[in-house]
Amino acid sequence: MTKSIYTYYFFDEPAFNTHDGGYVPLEEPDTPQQPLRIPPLLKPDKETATDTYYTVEAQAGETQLLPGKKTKTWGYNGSLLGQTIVFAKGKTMHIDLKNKLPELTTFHWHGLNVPGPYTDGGCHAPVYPGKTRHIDFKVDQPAATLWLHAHPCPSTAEQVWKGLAGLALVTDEQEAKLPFPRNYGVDDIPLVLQDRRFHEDNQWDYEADYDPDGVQGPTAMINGTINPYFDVTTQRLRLRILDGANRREWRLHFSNDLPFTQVASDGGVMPEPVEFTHLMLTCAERAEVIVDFGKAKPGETVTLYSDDVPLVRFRIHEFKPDTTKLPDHLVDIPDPEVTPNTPVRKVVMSGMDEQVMIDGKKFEMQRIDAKQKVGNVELWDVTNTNDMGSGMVHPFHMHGTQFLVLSRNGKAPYPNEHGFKDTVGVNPGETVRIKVRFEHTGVYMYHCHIIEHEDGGMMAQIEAYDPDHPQTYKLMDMDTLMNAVAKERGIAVKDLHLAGMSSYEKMGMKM
Ligand SMILES: [Cu+2]
Repeated sequence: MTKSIYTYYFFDEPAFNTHDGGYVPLEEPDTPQQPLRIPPLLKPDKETATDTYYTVEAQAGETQLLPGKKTKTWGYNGSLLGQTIVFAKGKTMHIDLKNKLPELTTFHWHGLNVPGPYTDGGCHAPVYPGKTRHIDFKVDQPAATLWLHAHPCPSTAEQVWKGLAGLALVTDEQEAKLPFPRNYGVDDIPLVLQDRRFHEDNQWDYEADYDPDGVQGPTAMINGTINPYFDVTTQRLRLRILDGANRREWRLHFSNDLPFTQVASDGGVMPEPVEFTHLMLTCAERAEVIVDFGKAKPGETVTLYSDDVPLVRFRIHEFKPDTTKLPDHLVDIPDPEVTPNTPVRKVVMSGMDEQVMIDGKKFEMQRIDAKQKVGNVELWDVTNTNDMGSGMVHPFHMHGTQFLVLSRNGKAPYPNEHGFKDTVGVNPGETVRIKVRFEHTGVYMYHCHIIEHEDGGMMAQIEAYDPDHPQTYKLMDMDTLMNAVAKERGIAVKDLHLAGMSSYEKMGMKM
């Protein structure tokens, strides 16, 4: 059987963000090329055969991004983005979450199957300035590329924009046996794709750039590097790509349409590798791809583009020939039966700009919108009714679980959607059917991952419950949040304005 090489982006072209009225095209930077920053691996405070102890510190700092003035940025254990945290499957993690920022934040583990809402780190788990929250959890999911980001509604977008996003890699024995490159920083390379606009003195200005449909900037930033290059010293590279942008979709391809192979998606290794020349990622999606530079010669450069703009230049050096072939089948993905007598849950994402909603409602921190029994396997039909202009793709994300994508408008999902995912791009007019199972109890958010949309209310929450062990949760409320932030900023509550609030106000609604 000949294997297909897909040569197109799977999503609906009329809904690409390039057609959005507020689209900000990427521009090639005119600054010198710089070596791609590789986020260091976070060193455990202590490690035993069964337990790992980490400290993750949110902090403010300055980063040399462009020639001239440094940019004021935020990061985890560094001035910008994060150090890469390794979670070995089967081990118990003990993490101190420290907030050294001037304002409250939360530490959300995107893609991690842990109890909600406090360990999960959404809006109900604030860490106030100068304080520490401690979490413990057992790592119980397959190897995957996950990420950590701030999630204090309705300031998630602004805090991520300032730099609060880092990678977390789950490792396990099954992935370790597969013939993938895994020498971190050498042939196993994270690529966190983001975009920013630089204002006077090389500073970012979230408010000035604000757009309720998602903030964008014309300059691509990869792992916190502007105009990066990477020195290739092995024939094969594994790229762990994260769309870490607030709004931007990335349409990725290499120079000369070099094919590449996706081996993992959000939740881990896919059952079969998928080969293509073009790959589109929507916000928060991850793809692990293997690129084979076997046909390139030392001295050549192979460029990774999004649309027509160069993102990373791979400078080819001498390398040892590598004849490794990927197996046709990588891993088995369990596909549990749907629990009998559970109705199909309907979720509707509607609107754009300030009108964004889920099921005709905007998010309320104290309202639980749905319940699902832990262990139940249920079908969810997630619909995007957005039809303004050509509409837009809403990336639907769930906390606390990895789901399976079953169909798109009744047809097969895209070829690279056969593994576990926590984020799926839904085209306008489309219903994506997913299979959802929670393994841990908790209150979990589900939302559009255009981050301004979630801040603007395109978000809801579900309680995963165990009828034998009912629980109550202390959920964050708007008054507590507003009072805390106003106090941190030294202003009166009535003068406080957080970006997502405008979407509620323009709709005549209270947050
Ligand atoms: Cu959206």
